[in-house]
Amino acid sequence: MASNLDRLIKAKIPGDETGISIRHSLCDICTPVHHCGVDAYVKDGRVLKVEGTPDNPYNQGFLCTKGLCNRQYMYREDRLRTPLKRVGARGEGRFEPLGWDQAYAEIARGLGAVKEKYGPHAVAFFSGYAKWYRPIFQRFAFAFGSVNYGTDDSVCNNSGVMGLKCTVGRVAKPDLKNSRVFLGWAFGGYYSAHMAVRGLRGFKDRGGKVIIIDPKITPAVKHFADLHLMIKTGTDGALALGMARLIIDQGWVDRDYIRNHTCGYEDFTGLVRDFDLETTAGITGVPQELIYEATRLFATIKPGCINDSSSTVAHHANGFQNYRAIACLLALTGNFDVAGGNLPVLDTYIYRPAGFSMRAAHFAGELRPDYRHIGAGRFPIWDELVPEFQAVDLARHILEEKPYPVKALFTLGMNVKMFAGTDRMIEALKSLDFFVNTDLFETDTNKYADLVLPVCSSLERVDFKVYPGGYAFLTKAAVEPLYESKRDVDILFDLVKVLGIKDELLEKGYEACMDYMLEGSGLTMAELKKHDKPVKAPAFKPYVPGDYTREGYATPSGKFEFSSRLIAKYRQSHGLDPLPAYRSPFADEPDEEGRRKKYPLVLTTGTRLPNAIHSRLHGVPWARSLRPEPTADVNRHDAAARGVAEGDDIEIVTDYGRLKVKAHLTSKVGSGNVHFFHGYSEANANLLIGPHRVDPYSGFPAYKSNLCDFMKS
Ligand SMILES: Nc1nc2c(c(=O)[nH]1)N[C@H]1C(S)=C(S)[C@@H](COP(=O)(O)OP(=O)(O)OC[C@H]3O[C@@H](n4cnc5c(=O)[nH]c(N)nc54)[C@H](O)[C@@H]3O)O[C@H]1N2
Ligand SMILES: Nc1nc2c(c(=O)[nH]1)N[C@H]1C(S)=C(S)[C@@H](COP(=O)(O)OP(=O)(O)OC[C@H]3O[C@@H](n4cnc5c(=O)[nH]c(N)nc54)[C@H](O)[C@@H]3O)O[C@H]1N2
Ligand SMILES: [Mo]
Repeated sequence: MASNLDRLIKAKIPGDETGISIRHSLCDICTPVHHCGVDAYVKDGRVLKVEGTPDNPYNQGFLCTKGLCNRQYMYREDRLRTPLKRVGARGEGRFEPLGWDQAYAEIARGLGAVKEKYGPHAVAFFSGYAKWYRPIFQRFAFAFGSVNYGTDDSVCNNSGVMGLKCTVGRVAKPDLKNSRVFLGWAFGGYYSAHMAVRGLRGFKDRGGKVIIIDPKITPAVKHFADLHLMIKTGTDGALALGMARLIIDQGWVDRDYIRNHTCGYEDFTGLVRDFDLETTAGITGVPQELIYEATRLFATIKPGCINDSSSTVAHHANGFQNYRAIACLLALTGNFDVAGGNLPVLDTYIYRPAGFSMRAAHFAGELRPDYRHIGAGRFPIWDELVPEFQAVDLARHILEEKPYPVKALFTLGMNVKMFAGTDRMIEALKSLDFFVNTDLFETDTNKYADLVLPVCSSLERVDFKVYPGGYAFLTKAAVEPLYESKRDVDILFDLVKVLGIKDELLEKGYEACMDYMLEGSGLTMAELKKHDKPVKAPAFKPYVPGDYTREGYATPSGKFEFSSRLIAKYRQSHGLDPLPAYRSPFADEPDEEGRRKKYPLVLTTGTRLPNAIHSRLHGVPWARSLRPEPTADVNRHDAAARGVAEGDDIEIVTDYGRLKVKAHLTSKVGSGNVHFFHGYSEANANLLIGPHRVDPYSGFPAYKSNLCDFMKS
């Protein structure tokens, strides 16, 4: 018979008797838009289980599939335990452990040699998906003397941010709680943003109307959609322009808004002339009646708001302009900066608006050297709007050494499989003089590094976080960093000393840096340390709809720009169009028609799955068990036409590469479309997509639309 105490321990009941305590931390497995509060149940320095923190102001106790994997994630068997030095050839994966001091000395030598021979910009600093350390890392790179700081934002979120900045000067998010109709443009929800699903559930309960525009039948479609427009991937711009024409033709336009707050409307009406219902239906595959009905709902029920897709709308060679065309619907219907429409937001801290100001961008950017970063000139809109290099150009830059050599990389959590044309990125890594990466785990990328440094997870560190409603949270480590791992920021602060970087704030360390950024918020690190849970910043001020419009928009004209003056600067030099003109997602392909005949299907990679996030959960048993093998979702008819049955091995073929995966037959994916998730070591989707297929405005790769075919393997 188990004793009562054994039973309590087995049930993980906290208390003095069991020695189990609850520590309040957060999950950073996914995007900082969430980073839900996590209660870690800890005994003897080990996390026994995790739950959502019930009174966390953001997730209120909810966790998604990924968040529930935190314990297995941090205890993954392939956690790095010590710093490692490469002893084999690049890519071979042979390493020897070494001490931190030796590792730091090697870094000082390696980076020092490149800096001395080629100058500071020949050392590039890059961050993968992890974001929590970003302002400190960026300042570190600039204080080192290099302009070359870049991140995964080169392929995520930024295209939409840039699209809105060109159009209306600021990011704008749907104000769902005050809205009556939601245009869920590429709204997946259940898989990519579980907290957004909660918001939408409340919205439906209040009688809100939902239109979803998605090439897939998703749980969000099933549970919420009054109308589902099953669009062909990458044709979003055409649909938006077709809807715009209808709004104009039917007299549903908000004339006051157009007159008082916009410019370029005349040119825009000219642009949409080509998109009558028949043409729009032909391009998008959405029946005319549905386009009409969706437009009528959205334009006549007020107020209405539109989903701000962080990547799917933008992951096409034509994605940036598609995004802008969608944003124009807000102006036409007068749904920008009104309660229940899309509201402009302040970027409080690391992509998370919280309703108070922080000096993070200033802190990160104030030391930026005046020099042309990687990708400069190739993507001028990016250069205008983003103080980072465009990492899509990184491999080319390293390999061609143009316009100047980049010979060393210092990266935090870099994943080569993130890059379309991963093989080319690997070639670039192999050619470097010196390459250091940090990660929690053994990864494919580490194999090419000279030194690999072990870092810890969010549960093993102190971390600063903001949540909407004015909340700030300084977490306490639930357990000490495992093995010899460290926080990324502590590695940077150590290196400031070892490399002799002269910067007062970085020399002082984490608290001084955070206090600098917190200035104006009414909070300090000393104050935050006293609290175990998120606290409200005294400077929090709820946004009053209309304030931004009254000030005038942060665009060159001070208005909502149907025709962007910033883009117009590059009309001649780069052939960019100031209007949100539509091009086929394959217009960049030489001989589009010929290619379409050879590859009759469209491959969409990286549509989110509940159990996966990029490369980081494929090695976690619980997550993996939900989809044990790399599997593509293919339409039943397309499969039947190729003699493919459920679970068969298939080969996906594009003009760039071929990949063996399993087939899952479904009717949820429309005929002609193939969906496959990314980030697998054994089946890397980015070996199917060439590095050349990029959007000329944002630089974003065409992850979501590539011509392909598949066959039984
Ligand atoms: N084909 C295709 N490719 C895509 C996409 C797609 O849809 N299709 N999506 C793109 C998008 S939107 C994004 S955002 C990127 C994501 O890009 P990636 O950077 O590839 O994302 P991850 O694989 O999650 O993370 C990279 C590494 O960071 C490590 N890591 C985790 N936490 C930390 C930490 O705190 N510190 C450090 N140093 N390392 C850490 C992880 O273990 C992992 O090895 O992928 C892009 N690539
Ligand atoms: N579980 C999980 N959650 C994640 C991530 C993850 O990897 N896994 N990644 C995080 C990151 S980095 C990002 S950027 C976000 C992405 O967040 P989202 O953009 O929401 O991601 P998805 O679920 O891929 O896309 C939403 C919907 O868009 C549809 N879609 C695909 N192509 C098109 C298209 O061309 N047009 C239209 N209209 N719809 C299209 C998909 O079928 C999907 O249902 O998710 C974040 N959350
Ligand atoms: Mo992303």
